Amino acid sequence: MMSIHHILAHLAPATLAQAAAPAAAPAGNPMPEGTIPPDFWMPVGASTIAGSVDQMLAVINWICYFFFALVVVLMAYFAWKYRVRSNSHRFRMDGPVHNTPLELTWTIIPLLLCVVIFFMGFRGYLDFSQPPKNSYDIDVTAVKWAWTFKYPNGAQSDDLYVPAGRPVRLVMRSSDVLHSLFIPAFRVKRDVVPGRYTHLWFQSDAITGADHGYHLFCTEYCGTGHSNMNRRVYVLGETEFNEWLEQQARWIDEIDDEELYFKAGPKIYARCSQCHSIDGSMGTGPSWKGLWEKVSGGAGSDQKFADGKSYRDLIGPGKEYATPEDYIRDSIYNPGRHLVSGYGNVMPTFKGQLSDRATDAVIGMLKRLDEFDSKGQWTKAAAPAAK
Ligand code: HEC
Ligand SMILES: [Cu+2]
Repeated sequence: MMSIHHILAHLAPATLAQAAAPAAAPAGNPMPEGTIPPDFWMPVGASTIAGSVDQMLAVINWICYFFFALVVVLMAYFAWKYRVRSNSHRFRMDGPVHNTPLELTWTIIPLLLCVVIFFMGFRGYLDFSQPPKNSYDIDVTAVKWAWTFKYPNGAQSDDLYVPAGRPVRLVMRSSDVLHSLFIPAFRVKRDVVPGRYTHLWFQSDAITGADHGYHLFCTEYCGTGHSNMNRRVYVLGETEFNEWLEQQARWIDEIDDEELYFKAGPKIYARCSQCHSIDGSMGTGPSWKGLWEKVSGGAGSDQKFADGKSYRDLIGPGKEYATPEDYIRDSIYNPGRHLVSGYGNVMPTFKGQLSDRATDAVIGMLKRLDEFDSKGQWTKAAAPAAK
């Protein structure tokens, strides 16, 4: 009595919640409201475009079923009808070779079908390519092998959290190789290409809460850790989402002052690492190696900026920056003010993105850069703290 649809309908919510609730209630987890239940081909549908994507697939599928059946039935029938009868070894060589009405029919009908499919698909494609103006932007960075999602208030997360009921635009980039972001339940997928930004947008009205989430995959094989890029998408109601955002942005306030530079520093460095190295290697921006010596009057403090002034000219009591910390903070908030010579004015401002405390964490890290490895990981993590 159990149809495949039944089985799938039971499977889908279970996978939906697989991480959160291993011993789910016998009735299964409730499907979030506003979803399209999964069927034989498709998983649960939970975005505003899911319906039209499924419909398109159904149209193409049914055209295929129809012609498959037509061709196979006719073939079988003709094979039977024109089989060689008795033992007469006479083969017909004088059959028809040309039939204009027939040929026109089998050209024009498929052509019309293709045109219809094209226009249906093209319309969907245009909708998918044009995010609505009021969309909520989330920054996505793909690296081997993790996703980082960054929100306008500076919050960051490894899983994706989105507000329900409004369009969300993902602004995606890769720090290394080709990745691809895929959210099956939303029917959206797009490559994340090194050296360029790609966008993707969706709107989901199907609130999951922060316990169950939809799947999010990297769907472009990117090396051994590819499957570590499996994540969740949580769709939260407006108030719940705003609370979550606030709390995420506050994480840094919960760290003790002495621990700030190594607990928060590496997380913030992850936003700088594509341009600034720690080990002295060249990048889009100057390496941080030796930076603290330069700004605090040590080695390299006579190095000149593009405007001809040196670190020593700018930093010190009574000068433009009273302290090295002031200089660093201003470099982060107003990157173009004094360009390090040899580099372009390409650093984005982090004003409004990094709080004072986050900047303090960076400064603390710069002061003790030798405690970090070239990836920005704190190397003393395993050893008990000295002193
Ligand atoms: C898109 C590349 C890019 C990113 C991302 C970036 N920077 Fe920069 N940064 C630069 C470039 C280029 C310069 C040199 C030109 C200038 O002075 O603006 C620079 C300069 C600096 C300087 C001054 C360095 C010196 O030698 O005097 C500091 C400090 C700095 N960045 C901190 C940061 C921090 C902190 C982050 C992350 C929160 C960050 N940057 C992210 C490109 C970047
Ligand atoms: Cu990947």
